[in-house]
Amino acid sequence: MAIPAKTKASKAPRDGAKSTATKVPQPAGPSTEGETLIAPGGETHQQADGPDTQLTTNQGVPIADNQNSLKAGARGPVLLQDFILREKITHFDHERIPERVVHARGSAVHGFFECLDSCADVTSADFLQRPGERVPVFTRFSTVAGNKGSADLPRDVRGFAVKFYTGQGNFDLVGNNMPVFFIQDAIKFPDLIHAAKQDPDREFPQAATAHDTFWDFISLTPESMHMIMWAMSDRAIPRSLRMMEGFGVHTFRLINAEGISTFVKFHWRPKLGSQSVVWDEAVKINGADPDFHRRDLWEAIEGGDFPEWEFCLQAFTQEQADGFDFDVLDATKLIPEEVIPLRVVGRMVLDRNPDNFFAETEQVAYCAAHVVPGIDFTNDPLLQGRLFSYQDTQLKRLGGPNFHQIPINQPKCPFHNLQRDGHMQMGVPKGQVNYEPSTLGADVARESLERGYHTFPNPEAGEQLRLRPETFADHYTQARLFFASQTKPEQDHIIAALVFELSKCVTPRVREAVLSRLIHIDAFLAQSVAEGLGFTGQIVPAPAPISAKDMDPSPMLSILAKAQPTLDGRKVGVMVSDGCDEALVAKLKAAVEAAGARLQVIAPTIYGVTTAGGELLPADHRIDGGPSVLFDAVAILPSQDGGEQLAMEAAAVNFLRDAYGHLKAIAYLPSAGPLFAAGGITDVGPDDDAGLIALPDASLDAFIAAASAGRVWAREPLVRPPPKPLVVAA
Ligand code: HDE
Repeated sequence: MAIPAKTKASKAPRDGAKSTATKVPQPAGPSTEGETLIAPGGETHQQADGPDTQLTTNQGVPIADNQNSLKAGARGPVLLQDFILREKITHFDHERIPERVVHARGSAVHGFFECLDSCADVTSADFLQRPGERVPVFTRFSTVAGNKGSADLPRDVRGFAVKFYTGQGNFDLVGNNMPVFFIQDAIKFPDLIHAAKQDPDREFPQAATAHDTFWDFISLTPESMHMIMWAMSDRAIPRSLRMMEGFGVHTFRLINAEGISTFVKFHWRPKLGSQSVVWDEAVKINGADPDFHRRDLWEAIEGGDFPEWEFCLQAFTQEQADGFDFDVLDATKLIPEEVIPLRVVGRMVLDRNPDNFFAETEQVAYCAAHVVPGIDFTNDPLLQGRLFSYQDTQLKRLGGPNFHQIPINQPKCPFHNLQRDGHMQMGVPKGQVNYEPSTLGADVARESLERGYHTFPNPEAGEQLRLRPETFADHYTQARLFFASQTKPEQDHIIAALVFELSKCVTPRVREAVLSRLIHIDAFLAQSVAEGLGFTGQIVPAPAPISAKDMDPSPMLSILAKAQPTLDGRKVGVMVSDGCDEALVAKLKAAVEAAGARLQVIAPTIYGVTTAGGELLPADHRIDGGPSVLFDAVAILPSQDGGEQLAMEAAAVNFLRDAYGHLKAIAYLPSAGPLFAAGGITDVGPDDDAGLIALPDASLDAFIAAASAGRVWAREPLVRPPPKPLVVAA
């Protein structure tokens, strides 16, 4: 089909300039394979090969020229009548919707949930009845405070939101990667978020809680102390979205077919284990690859390495709840796994990246109120506020009440009701009857007492009060439990994080007010933070109606205490030079891949290096584009001359220094010696550091074992010693 597209200049240009219209060749027809088009300025270029699909307007009108707007003369003004230009630009002008007020930065993936254990004893929810049965899911991970374009690795809580498309409608489990929250009542949420996000006058800092307003609010909100322990721990800087736990946070209810209610907390446990980066690494990753987490997730799924989580219930009765010395309606409390163990009832596998980020990830509308029969809410005042907030936010973001019709939000089971009209109605509802009950429409949707959603008939009575229950008043016991349950390196990191954050506060009163809260959690913690700040005054405890009680430590709250050695799903980087040993690199690749990880090559140029055998070894990164912060373990295998050359290159020296400073396993040949010397890593060797693997004497197996063991924590006091006051001569 050829569309004539001649646009002749019928008149001379009004500004008197010489018309060039007749000299500029016009495209002869639709854009087809291999066709020559006219680029701006009259140059020609070849259209890329592609299917013979006609470009049209949104009304389906074929477009002849997508390169030039309609003008009165080649150098004349653009005409308002150019409906093609106007439609295109109008659409462009409206291409953004308001970003989420929290959790704006995120990545989402399709997958499935599979029931592994029938939960008929505790819930009638259809998707939890038959082992082996699967339902689709769409899962979005996010940071909380940063804007949509912010980096992936600020210190922050991560959102973990799962939309289950079940046969009884959509169930949205809109959780986080930490099991508790900062506040107890939804009425404080806008204050918390205002304090955490950028200051309203200067609009910075971006994606950072390390500023006065956040810590001012926290110092005045003692209920946040437990969550602060989590947020200052390494949980807030995960290695990968694939290596995070997830939690529903609130206590929910499960209701079985007999109408019996059981309380439940929902948990996700990653198959790859939990892992975090260290803070200095996080800071550098944000510069080296601000998309570190979303790239990692995308690439793993594209490579067929599908992340998987166990879905677990922590179910308990009213009697058990009554026996706890905290209130299960208080979202700042958790139930230790040692007290109520987890029951694994399903698994989630994420196996397909979205086709279009905007249509799916940006428009997905999670809602804490989306539950299915068999799952119900409790009176947790934080949850109750969320039941209102999410629907409201979607009306603003997605523009009206029909957002459930956007493909990513549509249930995958049939849905019918009598709601009609509204902004962007996508369907064409038929018939005269849009009300119920009716006698006129034979096939009008009807309610079903048997299959419909029943709210648990919890007897409610009480005076109308703006009051926090006394059972919510213990703010420090579980904060102490969390700190006491961490390993030494993890405790050190909490202290370092607090020192870092409070050092960014410019108002001394704010720092001291936080110390006055920390002292209630743990005296060593508070003293260590004070020392790190250089605060030599007296820490004055803030008034606290209830003091912290000691609980048995819960090792399940620590990442390191329960870590299993593995390299599965991780990344190893090998730095090479011209003249390197290709056989050794090939063996390393095989060993790394056998352990379930990926090997990437870092070289002085992106086209790679010529090996000793004269082969081309292509690179994945140039040295300055592939710093060691992007890898879990590294190998440095240059040729003899290459090692000397690399030692002159700051990026190569930093590669090694950072790998060492970030406590990674490092395999190296003697040719890497000049790099160690240039990096000042001279007084240590394999005898005193289990992470230093000297090839060829040591084996590649030893390197894989060291890399699988994770970080070399014994190295940390050497590279990050706690500050010690120096004795100054009088
Ligand atoms: Fe949210 N939260 N939240 N939140 N939340 C939103 O909804 C809100 C809370 C969580 O990937 C918003 O669609 C209130 C706890 C996640 O799209 C908004 C309160 C937990 C996501 C909102 C809370 C969460 C959100 C912003 C206190 C963990 C991202 C955009 C009562 C259990 C979902 C949107 C996604 C998003 C409100 C507290 C998790 C404004 C009022 C607690 C994972 O509606």
